[in-house]
Amino acid sequence: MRIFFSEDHKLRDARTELFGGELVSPFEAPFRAEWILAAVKEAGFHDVVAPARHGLETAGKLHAADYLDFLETAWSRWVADGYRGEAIPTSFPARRMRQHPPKDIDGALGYYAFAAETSITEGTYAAARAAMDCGLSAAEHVNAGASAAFALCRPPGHHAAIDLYGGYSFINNAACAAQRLLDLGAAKVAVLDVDFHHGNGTQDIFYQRGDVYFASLHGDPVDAFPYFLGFADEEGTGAGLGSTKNYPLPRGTEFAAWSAAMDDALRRIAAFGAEALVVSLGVDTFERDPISTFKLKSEDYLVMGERLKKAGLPVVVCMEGGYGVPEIGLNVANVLKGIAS
Ligand code: SP5
Ligand code: ZN
Repeated sequence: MRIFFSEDHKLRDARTELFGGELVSPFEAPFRAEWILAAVKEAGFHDVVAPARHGLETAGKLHAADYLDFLETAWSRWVADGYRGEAIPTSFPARRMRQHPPKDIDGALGYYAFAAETSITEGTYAAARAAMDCGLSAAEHVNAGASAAFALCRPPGHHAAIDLYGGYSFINNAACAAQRLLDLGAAKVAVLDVDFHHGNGTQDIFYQRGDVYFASLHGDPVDAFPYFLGFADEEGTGAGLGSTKNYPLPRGTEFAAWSAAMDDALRRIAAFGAEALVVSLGVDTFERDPISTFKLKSEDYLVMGERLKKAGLPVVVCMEGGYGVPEIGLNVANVLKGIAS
C-alpha cells in the first residue's frame, strides 16, 4: 500500500493549545506523524512518497472562497496587528448576533472558528495545504487502480467545515479525497469516519449532497467534543436526505459494540452504492488516548482493517486524530495491515 507523506507537516508546530484554562503544549504535534511513519515502515509498508502539489480547485468546491483566503492570510494579519502570542479567537458571533466576517483579525478569527483550542501559527496554512495534497494524491492513486492508499495527513481535517476551522483541522483532507474520486469518475463515494470525535466538518460539507454518504462513529456529543453536532437524528437534507448517518456511542465503549456499529455503517454504505470508500482514520479510540474515552485495544485495529477490506471497495485512508501514546503508530499500522491482508 502506498503511503503519501509530506515533510511539510512539520510546519504545523504550535506552541499553544487552550486546554483546561491553560496554554499547554498541543496534543496535535509533529511527533505524531513521525511515530506513525516509523511504525508503518516497521510493519513493512515501505512505499512512502511525497504527494504532488495541487491547487485549490478541489478544496474550492467544498470550502467557501473567503474561508480559504482567511486561512492563507490569518497569520500575517495577526502579526501585522502586533500580537505576540499565537492566533486564538476570543469573540464569537453567538446566538442572535450578526454573522459577518469582520475586517479586524481578532473578529475574523472568531467568525471562522468553531473552537478556540486550535491556535493558528506561521506555518499552519502551508502544512494544511500539504496534508490536503496527501489526501488528493491518495485519491488519484486509488483512481488509477490501487486497491488502497494511505494519506498520512497532518494536520488532520475532519473537523474543518465549509467555512469553519477548529478541532486541530483547517482544510478537510478526507472531503477533498472524496471530491477528487467523484471528479475522476466515481458516481458515488462514502466517507466512513472512525475518529473518536464526530466528523462535523465532513458532515457539514456533504450534508445537502446525494453523491457522498457520510457515516461517523464517535463519542456521544452530549459529553464529547465537538459537542454541537453528531447526534443520531442528523440524517442529511434535500438531495442529501438519508446520506448522513451518526453513531454516537457512550463513554467506555469497547470494540464489540464499536464494531457492531461499524458493520451497520458498512452495510448502509454498500446499500447506498458507493464505488469507493474514504476512511477518516483517528486512533484516538484507543484505550489510553489522553483526550478520549473509548476502550479499543491495539489488536482491535487489525480487525477493523480486515472489516474495511471485506467491504470490497477501493479505499483511501486519511489520517485524523490519535494522541500522546506511542501505540498510535502500532494502531495505525494494524489498520493498514488488516486492509492489505
Ligand atoms: C482531529 C481530532 O481528533 N481533533 C480533536 C480535537 C479535540 N479538541 C478539544 C479537546 C477537548 C478535550 N477535552 C477532553 C476532556 C478530557 N477530560
Ligand atoms: Zn479525534
